[in-house]
Amino acid sequence: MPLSQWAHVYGSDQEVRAVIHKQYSVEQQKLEKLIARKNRKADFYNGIYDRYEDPVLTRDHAPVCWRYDFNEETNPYFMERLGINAVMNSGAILLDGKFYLAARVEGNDRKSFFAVAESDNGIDGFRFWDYPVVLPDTCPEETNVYDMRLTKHEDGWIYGVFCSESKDTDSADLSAAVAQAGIVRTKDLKTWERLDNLKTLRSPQQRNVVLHPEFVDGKYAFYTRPMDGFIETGSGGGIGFGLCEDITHAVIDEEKIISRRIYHTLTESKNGAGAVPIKGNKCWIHIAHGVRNTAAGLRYVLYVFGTDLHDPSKVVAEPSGVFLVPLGKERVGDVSNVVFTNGAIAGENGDVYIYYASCDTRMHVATTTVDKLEDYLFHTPKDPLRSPDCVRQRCGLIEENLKLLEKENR
Ligand code: M1P
Repeated sequence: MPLSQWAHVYGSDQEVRAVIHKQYSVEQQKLEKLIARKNRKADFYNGIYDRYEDPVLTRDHAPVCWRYDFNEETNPYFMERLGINAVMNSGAILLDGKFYLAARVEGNDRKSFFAVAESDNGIDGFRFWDYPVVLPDTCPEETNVYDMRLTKHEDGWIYGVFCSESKDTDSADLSAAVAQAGIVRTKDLKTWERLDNLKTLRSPQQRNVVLHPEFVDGKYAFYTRPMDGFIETGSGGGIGFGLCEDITHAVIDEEKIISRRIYHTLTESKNGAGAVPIKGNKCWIHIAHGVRNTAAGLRYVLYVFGTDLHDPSKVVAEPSGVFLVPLGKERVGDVSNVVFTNGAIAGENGDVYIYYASCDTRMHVATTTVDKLEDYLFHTPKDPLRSPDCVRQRCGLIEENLKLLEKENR
């Protein structure tokens, strides 16, 4: 199509090109400024982790070339053609000293895909690679993919385990869907091999499945989340654990529930494994999510539990209550009142970077250390499960504190 067809709008070919080049430069500069922005620690204290002022990854981090058609003939208004709605739930991995997030990017069309963003320090400077992850298209019925957990496994591969969603063709409900765990593997985050979806013989649906980084009894170990339906976990009692022999055709016969849903706690409605567990000095550190129902809808928060270093299916530490909740601006977004994690990085020096999304909209980081997480795990009291016992627990703390203050003031 000749550019001259736009003459009534712009006057001349040169003017069309000028508009496009100007707007491209504006958008590109905005992106560069965003990526260059330093992320400072927020004015928040709980002694457990630090939070940061800015998100680490947002829809505004999406490269300009993902969204606009740069051809002045087909896009004379320099209009966004394929917009990005949100950047959220990201797997995380440290490779050769660099921090990588395999983000869930949601297009304006509601379909999600994965894209790798890298940073030198894990706190700011995250930049998406030019192309998103192109997964082998092996499941014709698969409509959507999301929430990849990246596991650096001792077998030498990096595995990506994600939710593979298809329409439930047996249901008359238009929105009925089936969730399964898709599995891919890679060595470089660029070329991906698709393996069979995980089969759990006793659970019709699965989401929030995580591959453990080490063999357990010589087998691949998965944290699962048995579900009766796509949204409701129903009879699925919580976070499960199961073993499989062959990762290329992964089948789990038995799932043992290791982190149960409990009445009147943060896991009452459902829960799910989050980041790949971190190997601490005393236990495997799990950062998971718990969900309860409220008049304002489901509320998603993070909690932490520890499992035995030799038997990761055995819970050894269960501190009471929430670990991280949405605060301030984090509380509002596409799905408000949600924080969700599916990636954390532990450096060799014991520093830990917890990547979490707020409200299915943007990504944040919280930083801590393995030592602090283990102190939190083993020294935060357990949930007594009843108000009178919680009051007794708090009064015990107050009494000891006041005695200490009195002693100091003498
Ligand atoms: O909208 C909140 C989260 O809902 C789902 O989590 P769960 O399976 O525990 O309900 C997931 O779809 C997740 O992507 C989303 O962030």
